[in-house]
Amino acid sequence: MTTAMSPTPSATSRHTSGRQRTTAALVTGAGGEMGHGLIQTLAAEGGRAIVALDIRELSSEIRSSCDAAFAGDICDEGLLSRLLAQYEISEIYHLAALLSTRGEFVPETAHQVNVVGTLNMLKLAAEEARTHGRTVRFFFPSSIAAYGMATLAQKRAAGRVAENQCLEPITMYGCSKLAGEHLGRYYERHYRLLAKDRMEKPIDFRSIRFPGIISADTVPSGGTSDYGPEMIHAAAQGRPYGCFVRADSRIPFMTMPEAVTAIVGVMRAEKSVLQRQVYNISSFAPSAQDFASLVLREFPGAIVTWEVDEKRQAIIDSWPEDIDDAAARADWGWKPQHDLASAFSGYLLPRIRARYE
Ligand code: AKB
Repeated sequence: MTTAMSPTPSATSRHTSGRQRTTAALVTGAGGEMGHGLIQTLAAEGGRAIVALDIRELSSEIRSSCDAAFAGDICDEGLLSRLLAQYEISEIYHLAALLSTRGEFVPETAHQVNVVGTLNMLKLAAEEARTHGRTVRFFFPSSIAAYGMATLAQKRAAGRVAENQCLEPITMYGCSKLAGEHLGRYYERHYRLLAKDRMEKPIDFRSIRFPGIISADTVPSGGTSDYGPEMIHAAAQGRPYGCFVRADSRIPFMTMPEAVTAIVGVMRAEKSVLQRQVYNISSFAPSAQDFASLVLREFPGAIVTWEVDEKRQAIIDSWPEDIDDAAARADWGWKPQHDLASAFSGYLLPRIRARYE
């Protein structure tokens, strides 16, 4: 099913059929946590239409920031060609994915959505580039799940890891994020390597390996880093929370506004300053106990218990304690806005309290 709202053209081009097409940024997985924050920021930037694509109908709040919203599968070729008949896509934010916990129940589906879906989007971008003779900029959110350490002792010994270390993920989600990174590199640098009529660099591929992300406005689902945001949202609603990882579990996190700022930062950077295609970024790396201590301080009466799920624990134990984001800082000026305390006091608490009051 396709729902298209009336577009507000920012720039137009002529299709081979003679029809005018509007230049647009395409956001897939638009209804997810990250799409929510990103679309509002892109809409505020202006300059081109925003076309959203999600498997489900979007909430009216997100739809109102988009020029058009398409409901359907990123692997549905018919849907994609209808979309391209109306819009010239100049940049893609490919957010659609099945996360690490959900993916372990249906790994082949996770592969289909995360790898085949990404391949479809890259192909679409390359075809758009070829049709219009200009590179399409492509954003791919990768994850700390791309890393994998075999044991907790190895995780502790590795400490803060750089982009090229410990890349042996233990989840299908992690494998598919790593595959997406490689596909992006291939489409940018080597796509149709032996074809006589190949286009040089059809895609300008940019990717960030995100840590766990905490939003004050949405509660995540299907991920393994979800214990952080779940604990805070439960306490704010006066609900007890059974944390599914040990108190000493540690991975990096950041707030959703920082994640959105980073996406815009890397996407607006001059290509010449980008020494890599995939960057680590990190803001703070608390233990689950650090989260619990702040939650118990801020919400007296909150109840946090430790109900460890050994299998989800193993996923967290395979992810790094922290990641080295020196390259992002040096190349495109990434800088975290928060440590854990200021994330609580300056962002999470005021908004979450207001939300559940
Ligand atoms: C997950 O837990 O699967 C995600 C991630 C860390 O990418 N939040």
